[in-house]
Amino acid sequence: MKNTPLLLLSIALLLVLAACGGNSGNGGNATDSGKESAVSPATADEKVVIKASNFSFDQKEYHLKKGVPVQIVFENESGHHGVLVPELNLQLDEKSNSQVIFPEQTGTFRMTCAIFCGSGHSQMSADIIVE
Ligand SMILES: [Cu+2]
Repeated sequence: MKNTPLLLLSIALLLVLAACGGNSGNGGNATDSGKESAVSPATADEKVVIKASNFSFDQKEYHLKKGVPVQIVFENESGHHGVLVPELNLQLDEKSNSQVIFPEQTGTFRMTCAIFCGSGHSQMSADIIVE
């Protein structure tokens, strides 16, 4: 009878482990079916940071890969700017500074500043190149 509490504990532990295993199995199935039906924008394999200052972006070109989900992160280094790329449904600013996009076609897309930031606003542009 000395061993009974230990035995009960073991059984309880097994039940907990079994329950955990079942949950993760279901989760895996859900993820698999999600991948088949549509591209999930929640996860990105790559990350690109775009920095803006008065009055330019930190790069003239930003390179993305077709078919690879990418997280775009926007940072203001000076002034108040944003980015806008209508063809990629990309629009970011200080408040909404991160977005996962899924480039489906190759090409060069013009990125402009999304916020009227002052005298240099119209000069603020760069290219998003999907290849
Ligand atoms: Cu601007």
